[in-house]
Amino acid sequence: MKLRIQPQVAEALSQNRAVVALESTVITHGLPQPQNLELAQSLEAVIREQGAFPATVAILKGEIVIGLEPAEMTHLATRQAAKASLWNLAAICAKQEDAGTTVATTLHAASLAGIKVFATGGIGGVHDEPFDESADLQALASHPLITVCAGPKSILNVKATLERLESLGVPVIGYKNDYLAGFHLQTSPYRVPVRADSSLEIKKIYQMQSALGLKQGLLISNPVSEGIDEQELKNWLMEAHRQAQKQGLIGKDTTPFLLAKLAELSKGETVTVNLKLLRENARLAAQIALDLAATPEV
Ligand code: PSU
Ligand code: MN
Repeated sequence: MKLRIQPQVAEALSQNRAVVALESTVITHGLPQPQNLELAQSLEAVIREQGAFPATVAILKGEIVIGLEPAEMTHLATRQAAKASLWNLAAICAKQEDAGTTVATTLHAASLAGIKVFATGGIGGVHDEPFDESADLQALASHPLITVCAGPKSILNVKATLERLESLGVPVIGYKNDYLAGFHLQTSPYRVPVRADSSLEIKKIYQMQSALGLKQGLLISNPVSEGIDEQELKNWLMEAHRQAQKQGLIGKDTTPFLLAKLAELSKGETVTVNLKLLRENARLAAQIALDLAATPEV
């Protein structure tokens, strides 16, 4: 199989030590340069500071790579790359292309490698107009990992996304909060079905999920410590959506376009919050991975 695991990561996994997977669409499509590379490096540093091993996932020349070398990370962050979701992964690998991995693809790759914890920014979900539903949702339902996020991206229909997660049987767990995280906003108006106040509590739910034979992963909603003003975000979002519709954008190009537009309209404010929540999610994911590694599985 076209899978390459970085030696440090492979060793950590074989010793049942804490490993956190990181996605790379946020590097190739989610953030402007040069913040994308700085962010990618700093997320790995945050995870190492906690005592866990980072494993950034990407596709390089058609190979699924789990744990990038520094030069590979620079390569990915500074060149054109595709966006690999599950529906185009095989073609990208067959054509030996480079690509950032979405939440869906990172979940698939991480589970092939035996990684249990994954940190991202915001997950993909349901877009209203034109209708679009991210493969992230189905992937969350079919890979038994713990994904730490700051809720669905604010460009989405958050209520519909939460409903889909419910239909798919994905446990959405509010970390220290009763409301679903709102990505750029600290919280959305929607209550989460379950709340957990510590990483140990999350570990217990994870072990129970597995003991019950449930195949869905856990989605941890971690509200950003300081979000954006709601009214301002609404205005920027309306404008960004208007421009996307005018350009007739559809499919996988919608998310990168809207994120870039928001960054432009907010003069970088949305990027600042995006970086903050990514770092906070990486830190929490590392804590969870350390707790999971602390005792043998039940
Ligand atoms: N989180 C961010 N920025 C991003 C993404 C997540 O803070 O750019 C990426 C993730 O990789 C997610 C993808 O899986 O956007 C969703 O894209 P789509 O809606 O096309 O499935
Ligand atoms: Mn789509």
